[in-house]
Amino acid sequence: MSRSPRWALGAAVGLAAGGLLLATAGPASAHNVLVESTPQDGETLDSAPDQVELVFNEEVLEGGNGIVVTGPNGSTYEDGEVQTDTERAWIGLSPLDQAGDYTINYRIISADGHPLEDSLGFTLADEAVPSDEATDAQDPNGTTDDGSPEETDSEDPVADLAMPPWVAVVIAIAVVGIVVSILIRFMRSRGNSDA
Ligand SMILES: [Cu+2]
Repeated sequence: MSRSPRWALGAAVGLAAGGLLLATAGPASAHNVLVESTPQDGETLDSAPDQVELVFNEEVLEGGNGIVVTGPNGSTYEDGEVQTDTERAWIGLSPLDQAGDYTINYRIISADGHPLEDSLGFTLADEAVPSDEATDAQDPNGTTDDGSPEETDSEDPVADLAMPPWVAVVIAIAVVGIVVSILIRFMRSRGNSDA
């Protein structure tokens, strides 16, 4: 009989915890919402834009805002700082010299003070870049069609898992020490018994 109340208590605690999570998640989701962008997400452009503009449903607060535009070859093209005007945030671009897929990663400070991060993409048509640059762009496009920045490739994930070299040295010294002490005891006991 005692199991049933305990089970019920556990379920009640679980539900309460879940409800608390939902309750706290509710207000946190009321960040700014992107309502418009230039270029638009998924748009293919026949001419290179000289800026990226994001429009939100609420004011973008000053400070901590970032917009990064990454080209098909992994280069970034921001020119200057993020500018804001109430619900608008924009950044200038240096000339886009590669045809292909571009990614806009942004992080802005919502009106409620929380950061909002997301990404958009657009494609620059071949005719939007100078013809000699367009032919140069064929090689990088062929090898890297993934337009996203490869920041997630940690440089040494194995090194984090493997033990540091000094640990191996300490273990080796300890093993050698144990073996030597066993050998010494063994030889002493043989010496004693032989004598
Ligand atoms: Cu928020």
